[in-house]
Amino acid sequence: MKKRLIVIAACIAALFCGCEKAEQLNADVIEGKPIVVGFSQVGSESEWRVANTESMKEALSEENGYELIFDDARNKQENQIRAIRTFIQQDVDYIVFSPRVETGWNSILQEAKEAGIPVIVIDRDIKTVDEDLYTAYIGSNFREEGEKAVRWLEDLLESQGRTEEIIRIVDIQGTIESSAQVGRTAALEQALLRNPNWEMIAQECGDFTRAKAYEVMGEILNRTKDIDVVYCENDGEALGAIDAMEEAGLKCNPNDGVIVISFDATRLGLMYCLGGKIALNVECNPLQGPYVDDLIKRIERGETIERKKYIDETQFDCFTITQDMIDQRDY
Ligand code: GZL
Repeated sequence: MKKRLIVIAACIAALFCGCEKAEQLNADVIEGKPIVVGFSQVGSESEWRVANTESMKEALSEENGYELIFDDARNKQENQIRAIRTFIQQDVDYIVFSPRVETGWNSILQEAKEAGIPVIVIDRDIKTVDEDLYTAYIGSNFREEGEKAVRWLEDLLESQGRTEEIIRIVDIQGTIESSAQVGRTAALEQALLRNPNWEMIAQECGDFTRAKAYEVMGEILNRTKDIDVVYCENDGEALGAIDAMEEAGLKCNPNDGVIVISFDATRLGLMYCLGGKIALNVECNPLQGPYVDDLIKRIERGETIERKKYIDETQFDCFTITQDMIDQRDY
């Protein structure tokens, strides 16, 4: 932004002095040079992530006035830091990234700030020493997502007359210290404090992947099959946990089997919900591209912007979901 304003200012100044640079600068500005955006994506660990990447690439397209430089960090923070440093060296106009975890960004964001490059954080949030190290955050309120899930679970168990019996709960956590995992886990742990009959019998990291969740759920099942609820912190984990439970002979459904809770509400996850294998699926909206496009265009026009934008999200349960609802989904 700063650099683009400088270009426009220099162009006006140069026009007055009639130097050759004016024609070039003027040409750049008039022809509308693309807005160059460096985007560091966490990886491709889940259907959700694939939808998020597609949304960003579609919104930050050449037709929309962008030149997008995309980097897939393969689920490693050090790769994201390296990519952001490269974007700075390339002197991009904006840096956008989905942070794998909440912390460890102060130094690289200070480098971006000193280079005068605005940084937009999407999807997962970050913790920094100074909020000025990034321009805006667009994503989800993960604690609220978790609260939706545990409130629904409390209502279900009350409707089943199960407010006194011990409820044995497994938590398959997302990538540890990612804001999505922190918020979703915190809501469950808070609910355990207000429901003395709820018991956390296992809490393992599934790293938001089907494969890892299958592995850790299998290890838990080797210890016990006496499980009432499996709280999976994304759809990939829910599918992996369900695979492991069905192989161990357990039924997954809220009426007479294990109650499976999930997050993301991808089309695949909602198909499991329609079939009753996932009892509740809390939406986590990956379609953040249009929000980022709108934000950048506002900044380019010098308009005021919101520092934090939580995207509206809903939830689906196996008792009310329909195929038509799934057919209407965008991801
Ligand atoms: C949440 C996002 C999480 C999804 C997972 O915004 O960061 O990461 O819930 C994804 O599916 O892997």
